[in-house]
Amino acid sequence: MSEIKEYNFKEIEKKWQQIWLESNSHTPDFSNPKNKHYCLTMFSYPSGDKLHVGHWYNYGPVDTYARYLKKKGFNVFQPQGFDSFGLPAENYAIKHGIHPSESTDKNIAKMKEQLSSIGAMFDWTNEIRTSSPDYYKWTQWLFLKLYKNKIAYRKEAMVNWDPVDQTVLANEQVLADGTSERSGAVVEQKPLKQWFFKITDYAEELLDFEKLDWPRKTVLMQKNWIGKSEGAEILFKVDGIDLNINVYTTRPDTIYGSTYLVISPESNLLNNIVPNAFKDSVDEYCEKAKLKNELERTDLNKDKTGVFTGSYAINPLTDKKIPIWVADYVLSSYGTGSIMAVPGHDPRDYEFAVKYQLEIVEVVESNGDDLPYTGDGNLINSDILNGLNINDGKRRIISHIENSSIGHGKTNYKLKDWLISRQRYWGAPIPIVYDPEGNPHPIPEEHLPWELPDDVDYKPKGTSPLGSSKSLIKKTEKIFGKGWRPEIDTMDTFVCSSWYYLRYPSSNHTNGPFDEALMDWLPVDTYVGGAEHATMHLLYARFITKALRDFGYISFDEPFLKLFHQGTITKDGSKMSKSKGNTVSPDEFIDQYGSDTFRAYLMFMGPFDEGGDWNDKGITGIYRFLAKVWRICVNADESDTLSKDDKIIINKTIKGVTEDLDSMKFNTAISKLMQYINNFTNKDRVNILVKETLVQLLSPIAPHLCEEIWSILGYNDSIFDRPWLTYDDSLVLDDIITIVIQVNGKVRGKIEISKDSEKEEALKLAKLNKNVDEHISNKEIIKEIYVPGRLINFVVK
Ligand code: ANZ
Repeated sequence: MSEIKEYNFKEIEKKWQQIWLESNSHTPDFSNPKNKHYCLTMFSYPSGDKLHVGHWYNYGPVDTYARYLKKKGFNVFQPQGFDSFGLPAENYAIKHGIHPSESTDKNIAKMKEQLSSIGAMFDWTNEIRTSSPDYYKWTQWLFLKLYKNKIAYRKEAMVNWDPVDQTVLANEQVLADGTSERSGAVVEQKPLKQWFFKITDYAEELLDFEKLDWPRKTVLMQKNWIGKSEGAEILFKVDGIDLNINVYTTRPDTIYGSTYLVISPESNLLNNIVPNAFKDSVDEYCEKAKLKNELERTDLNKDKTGVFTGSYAINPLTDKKIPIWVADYVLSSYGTGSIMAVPGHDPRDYEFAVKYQLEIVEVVESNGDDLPYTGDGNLINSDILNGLNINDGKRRIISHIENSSIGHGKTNYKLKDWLISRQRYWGAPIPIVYDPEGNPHPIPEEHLPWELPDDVDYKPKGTSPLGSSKSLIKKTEKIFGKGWRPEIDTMDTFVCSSWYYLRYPSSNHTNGPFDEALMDWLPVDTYVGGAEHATMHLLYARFITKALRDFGYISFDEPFLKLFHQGTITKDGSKMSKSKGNTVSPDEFIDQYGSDTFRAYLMFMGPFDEGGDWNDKGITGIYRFLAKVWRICVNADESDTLSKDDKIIINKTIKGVTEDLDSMKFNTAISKLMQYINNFTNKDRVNILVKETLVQLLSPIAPHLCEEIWSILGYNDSIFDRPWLTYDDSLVLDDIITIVIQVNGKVRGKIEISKDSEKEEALKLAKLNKNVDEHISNKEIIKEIYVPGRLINFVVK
């Protein structure tokens, strides 16, 4: 035996990180996009909390996938960057009394150091920081293009105001209970002039996921968020006044059951239809409604309230006079802001009608079910619709109202325009200035980046901090003229991340947001990140991509072709979080066991999309596994012989690990390698093919270790420049055999099991066969006969 070498992971990991960095081996050959694979993980906030296990769980396994793809012959691009604008960085800066730019730089430096310990193939030459003027110059460029194409617009709107963070929130940032996702404060409603992006123009196209390989759940969440509904708009005449009320309904088939109308408290119709005697009560009601947010208003469990307006409308189908009410369960922001109430079949209307004693007419046959009946059925009490199924009724009534010019079929979407202005400091300034009359004008591109000024009191005061910058006003007046004022809101940080993937391949390009010559590197082939981004970031990026395509800048429709969400790592069953005090710092484990062990352990804990529960004991098992790999490959002497069985093991393992890595099943790939190694652990002499197969297959999972073994085995090149192994088909044929099952000698079924299955396993499977079960259940089994590889016979009485 030769001299025993120890597995000194510290030395090995340092050495290879250095070599990879110096040889620039992680920057792909950009001149050759033919076989490109753009593999992206969601970038992170440099919030000062340091890199935690969650980051590692995103970046480590994805790097394994990227390294695997590289060995498969892809020209892999795996960039990294920092989503460095936004509230986390700003709040951190406020808390620690340092300017956001300073604290951000410091946090980024620390995070980069930690990221480098992963030993990932990150191409740092294309790093992005969204708070750097070289980057946000192009975020502002994007804004100007959206403005020019009328996708960015300004309007006064009731907005979600977070009184703790002192800023406006997008709807997506308000939780179902009406609190802020970030600060936890109860969100208030406030009227403000704000900038919006017209994502609603793309609602229909955003429902098309045809080209995407995305998790079903995420597709469903986006579809629900967009919330397409098909129905009709119908005009109801107001009795005695020359005015129509336009309602939106998804159930025009129930119009004969519409016994009253409801309009929202914000509706302008109220100015015209409320007789004097009712004005006070209506005004008082509308004032109160202002205090509630949309979620409270639409909550099914909350008591419904409303008041009678004093006016009536005419149901155009029944010709009956029906009362018009105002109630806050009807929102001004959806449909037409007015509804035809059908208390027999709509739960909200039913509750309201019972409370205020309004007429209830049943128009769908419920076969004895309680009201309100919301199910399928045939229409009754509905004149021309009688006897029709509700779907046929819908079609029939839409053509009827269209023919008589009292309405038309109409599709609506729940999706609202994206509110992008924030009253905060640490964001990309909106490139707009106002003339002395207060009209907005886009800042010409030559003045970009429109830099974030430094002379700002950035602590939150309820108005935008940029308003306190003298230098910004001076600059604005100097360029545009006296009395001109800058926009003082900044952009939502989701604007920065809506297009960042486009910038990575050309992050150093100065003549545009992306280099024409590098367009073939887009879009992203594999994107991995948390499922919590299902509706905001992932929807915004799709929208911006489609908008830029329509403006002629790019020629593809979707940003991320394949999407994967990593699971979460828990500790003792609950999600790791700083507030629970159950976070695990990667650093101490890397120090104790090494980066390869830590990465492999994270991957071994469970399926990548499910995550797993952290425990310290598990990590020693993985460490022992890697130490065994070292021992066999480095310290076992070479053997000349390679048995047929060895060859089968080698080929089957190549096949299994290839299939697992193809679908990011890292945990099962590792188990297969553990099984593989068990065949050779006790041998003093091991064939070189056994060793080389092992390091080749393990290299994406434990890159430093395998690169070192590869060089010890005598190779001068990088193991990652060696192609992925292929297998011999004839050696991987499965040993699945078919066994016949008899009951009292009669064939009752068949099962397929592995050739080596034990008797117990075979019997268990046989009993699960449905037909067999029918013949043995409720009977006493007196004998179980197993002829290995051939048959099972149950003797029953
Ligand atoms: C009559 C009716 C009968 C309705 C029935 C439902 C059931 P989705 O599917 O969410 O689009 N609606 C319309 N505009 C509204 C608004 N601004 N605020 C609150 N509710 C509004 O729901 C559309 C249905 O929600 C519409 O169809 C309308 O009630 C109500 F058996 O009209 B329906």
